[in-house]
Amino acid sequence: MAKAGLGERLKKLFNKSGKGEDFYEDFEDMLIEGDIGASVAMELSDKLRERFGRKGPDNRDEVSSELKTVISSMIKSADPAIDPGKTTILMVLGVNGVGKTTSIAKIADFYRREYSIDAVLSAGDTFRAAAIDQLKIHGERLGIRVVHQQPGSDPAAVIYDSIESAGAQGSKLIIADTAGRMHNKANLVKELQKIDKIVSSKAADADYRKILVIDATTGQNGFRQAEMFNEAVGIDQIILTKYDSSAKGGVAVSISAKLGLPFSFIGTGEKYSDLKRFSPDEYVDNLLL
Ligand SMILES: Nc1nc2c(ncn2[C@@H]2O[C@H](COP(=O)(O)OP(=O)(O)OP(=O)(O)O)[C@@H](O)[C@H]2O)c(=O)[nH]1
Ligand SMILES: [Mg+2]
Repeated sequence: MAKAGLGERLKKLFNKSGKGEDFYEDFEDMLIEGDIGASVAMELSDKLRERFGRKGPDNRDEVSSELKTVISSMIKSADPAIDPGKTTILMVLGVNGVGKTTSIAKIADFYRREYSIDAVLSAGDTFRAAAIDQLKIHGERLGIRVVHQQPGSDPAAVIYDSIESAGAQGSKLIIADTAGRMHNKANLVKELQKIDKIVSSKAADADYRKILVIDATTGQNGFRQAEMFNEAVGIDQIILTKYDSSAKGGVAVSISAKLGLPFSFIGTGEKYSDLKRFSPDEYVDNLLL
């Protein structure tokens, strides 16, 4: 698991920082460096001010335990449980390279292990030719069906077909890949809204979830991505990937605190089994290591 490093920084802060106001200022800077984001950093330092007053805290342990309480109340988790009696459609979104396709394979493997359900994968990233092949390779490795069309075809049509085809075969779980990049952002948003509209009407009785993938190593960029996708189509859950490569990971705090979005899984490596249910307690402990 990633060493998030806030605890280490806090230790250094106590060694070097002054007392009182100087401490709070350095503390805010430290949080911003840890990808917590300026506005949540200020909220957290205000909480410490309320608790420890103008003279500041005496030691790292009391700050850690206060932070643990406050951050735990900000961070939200989402249960990845699905109802096996109902059709579930997971549409996986995110900018290019964050780990969407890999996460789809991991999630498919997860639902097979935990629910004995074989997903149907839908190759909705038709923008990049290699994306379809990549999903097909995962499908072959996992022994799971992949519904796909030609590169350049309409992603909404591909996902629509996947839902039909899964229904015809009695498959209850559809996991759809989407493109993370278009010619420009406006195009991407329009495309996603079109897919969303079609899936929503096609799957009125299904449990339809929009899952955003955020790369933990991208820092506050991840926050802006969450904001953008949430405004475009409304996000239900987030998967935080590459947590194994991140020295920070604080972006989840600002995403939950500011946008109210919950996390369902974290990706901790490149193997199918490197996917864990998101645990707020574990996350906060790790953040404060
Ligand atoms: N270390 C680590 N690497 C990951 C994780 N998740 C994905 N990756 C790697 O990140 C790279 C990009 O992953 P993809 O799944 O192709 O990302 P994508 O979002 O589908 O990318 P595009 O299709 O180009 O938009 C690959 O090399 C993955 O193996 C993770 O949790 N940890
Ligand atoms: Mg991909």
